[in-house]
Amino acid sequence: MSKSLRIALQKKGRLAEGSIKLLEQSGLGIFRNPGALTCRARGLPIELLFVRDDDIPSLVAKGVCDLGIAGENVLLEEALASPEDQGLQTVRSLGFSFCTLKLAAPKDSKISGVEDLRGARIATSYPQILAKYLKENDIIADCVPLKGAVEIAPALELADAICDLVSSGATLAANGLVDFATVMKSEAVLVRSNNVWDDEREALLRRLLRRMDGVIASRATKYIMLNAPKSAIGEITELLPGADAPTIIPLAGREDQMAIHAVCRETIFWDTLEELEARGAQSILVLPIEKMMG
Ligand code: PRT
Ligand code: ZN
Repeated sequence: MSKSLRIALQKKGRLAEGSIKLLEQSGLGIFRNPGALTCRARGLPIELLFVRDDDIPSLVAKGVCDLGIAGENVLLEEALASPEDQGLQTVRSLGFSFCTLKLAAPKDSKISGVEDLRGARIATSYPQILAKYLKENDIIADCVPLKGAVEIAPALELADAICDLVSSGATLAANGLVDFATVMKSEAVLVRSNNVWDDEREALLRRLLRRMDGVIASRATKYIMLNAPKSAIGEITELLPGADAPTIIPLAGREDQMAIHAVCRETIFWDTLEELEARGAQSILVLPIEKMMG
């Protein structure tokens, strides 16, 4: 029987969609029966296990799963809380579920900086990370552990400040809170156990990683096509962000114009398109790239 890899994924929540999408774009067919906790993917010998994100670090550390996708915040909290579960290696940063663990306090509060936290009560779902941060900053404060609804703690007079994840900042604003320090930045990462794997599993991981790298690289990369006056080709190609040597092709029936095609490895902003247009570029098309290799 050929060896397969078992990957722990979040069952439902902010990581779930991004994790499945990345694996599907990497060529796995995922047909999940509603309610099923496991699923055998088609395309590569990979089995998926759907769990709560908090359980992913220990499932991988204990070798129940070979790989897992979790937020760096959860991995660090778990590593600090259960040193016996350490020994996870981050194999890739996956470029989704970005967020920042921040300290925040009510707008009208006396707390507006880390120094003001001495003796304060701070509500958080990340007590270990918070304790480490406070220690590094020589602050003695009281941690109020809460599993959820952390932002409401100051209004309920349960805490003077909070330490919570922020992405858009809308939740902080809706609760009259202002952030004043960053504890850590986080994104989804792929982790593996430190256990020794057989050659077959290692080869399967390399194959999966190569595909994932192609998907991740293609997300920021775009294919740009435009027509440009011959006289402005130099200026226009210099404006293309992160472009390799562009392809320059004559246009049928247009002596004065050339078509430029290029792969841009950086984000193409509207400002760049406006600058291109100002230099005479026409019929500008920016196309997504689905997969890249080599
Ligand atoms: O059920 P399970 O335990 O699996 O899920 P969960 O409820 O513990 O986690 P979930 O699905 O909410 O988040 C999973 C992971 O997504 C987190 O561990 C982070 O790594 C990442 N992530 C990214 C976020 C956010 N963005 C985020 N905005 N996790 C939580 N939030 C919450 C935050 O706690 C706050 O309540 O969203 C609110 C703030 O959002 P904004 O946009 O208003 O700033
Ligand atoms: Zn969770």
